[in-house]
Amino acid sequence: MLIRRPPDVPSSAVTPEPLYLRRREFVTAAGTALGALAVPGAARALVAAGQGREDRLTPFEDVTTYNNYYEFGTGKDDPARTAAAFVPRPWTVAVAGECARPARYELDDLLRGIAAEERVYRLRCVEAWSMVIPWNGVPLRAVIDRLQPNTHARFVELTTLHDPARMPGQRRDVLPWPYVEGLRLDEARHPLTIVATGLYGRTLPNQNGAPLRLVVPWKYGFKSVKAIVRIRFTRERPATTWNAVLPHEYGFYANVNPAVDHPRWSQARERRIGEFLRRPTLPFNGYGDQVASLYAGMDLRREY
Ligand SMILES: Nc1nc2c(c(=O)[nH]1)N[C@H]1C(S)=C(S)[C@@H](COP(=O)(O)O)O[C@H]1N2
Ligand SMILES: [Mo]
Repeated sequence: MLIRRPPDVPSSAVTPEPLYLRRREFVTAAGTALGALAVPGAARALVAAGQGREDRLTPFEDVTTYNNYYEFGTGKDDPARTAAAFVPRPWTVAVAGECARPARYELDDLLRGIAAEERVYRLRCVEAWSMVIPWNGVPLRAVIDRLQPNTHARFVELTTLHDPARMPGQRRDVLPWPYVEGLRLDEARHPLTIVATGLYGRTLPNQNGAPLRLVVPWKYGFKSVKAIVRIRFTRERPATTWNAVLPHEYGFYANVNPAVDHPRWSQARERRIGEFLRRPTLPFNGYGDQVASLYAGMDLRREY
């Protein structure tokens, strides 16, 4: 896992990928990156701690044209086309449940004053493909602290916009809408958990969940709910979409686990987008040193 300082340009600035990568090379070479290792002669290669093989950034083109976002179609290349006309502004986030500050917040107000960061994370889809994405965003913990969950709050539920006029995929019953996800509050407050507002130094593309999406790098990608309009603190575990639809295939926890196969395919290996050979999948997607303690005492085969 790599955590870097906020980029030196606002995330709204458009940076072509080659320029972006040269800036990264400079930052890394200058030694200002936190935890990033400079790779002589291969500045584009990023080496993730704890993993023997190089983790190269997945090209912007792939990150933004190979998507899962059923609100905009079920094909991988549907969202890039179908979401092009989506306008993710103005955007309001309703905060509800067990907290001291329930209200409707303009997105800018919700995030105001929270320092933006860049996080390079592996994204491992439950379908056994993966990418490496440089996100821009803020720790979810900072948002949660602002909303002040009370002592009853044990979970947080995050809900996608439900607006079939703007999200054509919602005119079909492929999933019960809206898409809902949730985390235990300690997972939500873990320093690795972010809400992203950008990637590659640019404003978050619509197909990646503009204007606000969750990123939980040690869990399967379906936990990372897009286009969030509601944050609700609950006492009980929220009913989450994929878990509700197919509970034997998609657990609430959905921690990446090569030892627990999906009923219809193995989770032992994954195809990194852009690579030919499949690579081994790592427990907790390679972030176990930082997150395994969250699950001490749990049987992760049973609570998958
Ligand atoms: N609202 C919503 N969020 C969603 C999905 C979706 O269909 N709808 N797909 C999930 C899945 S399965 C994955 S793998 C990631 C994909 O994120 P990306 O397209 O930005 O790579 O988004 C997740 N978030
Ligand atoms: Mo996924």
